[in-house]
Amino acid sequence: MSGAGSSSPASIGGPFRLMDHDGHEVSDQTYRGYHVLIFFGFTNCRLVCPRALTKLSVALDSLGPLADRIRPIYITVDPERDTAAVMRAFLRSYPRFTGLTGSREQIDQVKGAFRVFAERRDDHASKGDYVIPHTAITYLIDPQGKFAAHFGDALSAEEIAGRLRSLLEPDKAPCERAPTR
Ligand SMILES: [Cu+2]
Repeated sequence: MSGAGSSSPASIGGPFRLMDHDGHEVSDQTYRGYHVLIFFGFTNCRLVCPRALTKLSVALDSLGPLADRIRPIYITVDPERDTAAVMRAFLRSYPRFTGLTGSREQIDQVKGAFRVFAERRDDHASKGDYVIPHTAITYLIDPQGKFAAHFGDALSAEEIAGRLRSLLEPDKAPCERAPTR
């Protein structure tokens, strides 16, 4: 499984400590043994997050039992507003996802680990409010906690599902014969 010749992705991800939307402390260790699908955002996001979470949910639904090996996670970049309770309520619309929040320091740390851009700006449509333009990349971490893949915002649910399928079941990739072993 060594990624011979692969460039930098090994440096994406890493240890974190956060709180899940039920108020339990979690860390990267919590999800060892599962593939972890991670998307960063904030619950007041009008377009990017709803679109991405819907698309990822559709992709996961299409995987059938294979999806049981994946833990989908939504990490807020707006911990001041996105408390555990707010995350839990928001994710009722995307029940496959567990929301993670934490202190500002914890969130900045995990953003740094995944090189996520997210910076608060005043909301021109609503006085006194703010928005947080943010990276719209989905990350996949493997069961050992290592970076496995990322999916850009432009991919369709079908494309994401296809990539997840080939990553989780490489021996069943349609164009390849499984090597004997
Ligand atoms: Cu968003």
